[in-house]
Amino acid sequence: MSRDHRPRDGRALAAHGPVLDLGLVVGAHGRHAMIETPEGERVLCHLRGKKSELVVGDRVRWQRAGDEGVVEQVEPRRNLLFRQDEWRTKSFAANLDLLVMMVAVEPPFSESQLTRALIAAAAAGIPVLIGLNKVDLPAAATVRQRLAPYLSMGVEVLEMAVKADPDAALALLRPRLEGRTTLILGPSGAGKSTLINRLVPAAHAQVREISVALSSGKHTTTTTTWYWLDEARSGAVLDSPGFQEFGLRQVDAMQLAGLMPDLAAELGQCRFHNCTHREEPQCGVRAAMDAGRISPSRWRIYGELFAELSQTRW
Ligand SMILES: Nc1nc2c(ncn2[C@@H]2O[C@H](COP(=O)(O)OP(=O)(O)OP(=O)(O)O)[C@@H](O)[C@H]2O)c(=O)[nH]1
Ligand SMILES: [Mg+2]
Ligand SMILES: [Zn+2]
Repeated sequence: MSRDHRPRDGRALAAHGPVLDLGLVVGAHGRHAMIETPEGERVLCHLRGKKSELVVGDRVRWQRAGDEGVVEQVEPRRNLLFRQDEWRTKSFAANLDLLVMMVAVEPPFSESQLTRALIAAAAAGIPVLIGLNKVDLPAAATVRQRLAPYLSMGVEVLEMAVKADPDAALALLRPRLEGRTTLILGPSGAGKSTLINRLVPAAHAQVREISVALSSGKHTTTTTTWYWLDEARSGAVLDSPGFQEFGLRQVDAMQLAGLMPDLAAELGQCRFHNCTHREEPQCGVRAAMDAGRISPSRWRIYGELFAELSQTRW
């Protein structure tokens, strides 16, 4: 029988015969994963053989083995959001429609980490928007200014106060989340889990009190978790642990400018076709920086990233 044969009920035939069910990975830990069946049943599975790790959002083919299950195949991914440093690759989630980068007025966030996440999403072809949370706090105006360059380059910035004014936050976000799979990403303490709990009251995601969050380096949320937004299971939000490091080793240094919308808009004007936009004379990107069309902070982050990505890889 042909291996490509797929009966209409969505089941697939494995190479050696058994019928495999389709499952969605809603939680993953090392070689174990919680998968959800199309009927909504959740089954703990482990991965057969030495396959690469499962990622939340993966579609898999699996079969039962007693109370648990065995994942036999991972379906091809539409996209994968990940970070990569010299030593390892860390996947956030697969098959996403949208990334919401959540930052807050407090605790202060690193613009470099924000930029890195946006670049990783651009490299993976995932649309992004920025959620600026806790605008009820006094420093909101200052932080709004920090995000102005992102607005000008065409990234949507949604201001919210998830705890102080949940209704307004939900009204803003719900239309953008409907029918989509959205990963909520951002530094620890930004309010990702607070938002998830408002969007999905049954979620009961753990939220940490701000005093504790600020005084300790630990994250409240420790694994990425899938939550359905509606009973029809058409839209989902994924809570994730806060991140500190965000390596971009998957990006080629020469591709970097093309993945940063404000720099990308200025490409093609440089004297040298292989310009790296740092020291070269008659550089269009540098000229745009001097003319105020690229912010000094973005310019600095570009230079740092370029240097980091041009280092020899082992
Ligand atoms: N002032 C203010 N505080 C908020 C708001 N939204 C959330 N917080 C507080 O921010 C703190 C951190 O919230 P969490 O939801 O745990 O943050 P998180 O992003 O999930 O953090 P990790 O799980 O560690 O990555 C909590 O004390 C929340 O009550 C808001 O709109 N205004
Ligand atoms: Mg959390
Ligand atoms: Zn240049």
